[in-house]
Amino acid sequence: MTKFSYQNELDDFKATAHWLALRGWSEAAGGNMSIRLDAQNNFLSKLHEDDHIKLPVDVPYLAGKAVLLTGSGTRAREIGVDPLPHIGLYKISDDGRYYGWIAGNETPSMELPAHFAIHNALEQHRPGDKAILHTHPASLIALCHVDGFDNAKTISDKILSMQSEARLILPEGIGFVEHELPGSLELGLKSAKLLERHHLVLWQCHGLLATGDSLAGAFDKLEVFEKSARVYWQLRAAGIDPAGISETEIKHTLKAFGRLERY
Ligand code: 2HA
Ligand code: ZN
Repeated sequence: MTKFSYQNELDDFKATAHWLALRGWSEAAGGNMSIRLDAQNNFLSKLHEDDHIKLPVDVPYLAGKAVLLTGSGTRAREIGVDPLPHIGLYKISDDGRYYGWIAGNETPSMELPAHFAIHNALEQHRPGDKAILHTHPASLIALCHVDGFDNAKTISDKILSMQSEARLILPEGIGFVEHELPGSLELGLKSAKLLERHHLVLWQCHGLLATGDSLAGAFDKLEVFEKSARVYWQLRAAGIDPAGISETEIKHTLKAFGRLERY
């Protein structure tokens, strides 16, 4: 295994995986993470023609860039102890049509198509978000089994009205993708479209995808949404179907913080 030294990124993988495992949000080998690198140095230009793998869709905004991605079958509870063996470095060709393995773990997560499609959209629309975090939190997956919770508006309005700062942190609400095959390009492309505007996308009956300036930043948003869902479930367990904070109050809060136009 050729080693690489992106210490800040490795620390981000390690700390985030540790917390994912601790919270029980990435069971077994569930979930995956990636960070997009801007650095274009000689080491990264070592992509040989023979090693080219055709991408299912072109990713022009990733041309010449590199991505650190967790490997297939890797466990959060192990990445959280020693990230290096579990993370691969991939380079995208200068025409944005191929990718190749450069160093580290050689078998990428099955969600590679989604990660690459989403990084491509982020680079175009929200370049500050460099990290993608996918995980399986029970209280969020459970929402998908509630009657009527089959669209972004209903879930956003209901869940983000459980706590007064949730909508403030996620004024746009969340995106929602109806059930798709895990690892499929369709899942990636639909998510990429929604993430042009949102920071979170709920994959129906599967899990959550979050983006951030770092994995820790993506984890923040995941935590906020998950906390609100837990408040919802605690109330439901007590026999209460909460109305939530009124839309008037939500708008008042967003206006006070200058975020109403993002609602
Ligand atoms: O097991 O979470 O979505 C990895 C996954 C695929
Ligand atoms: Zn998953």
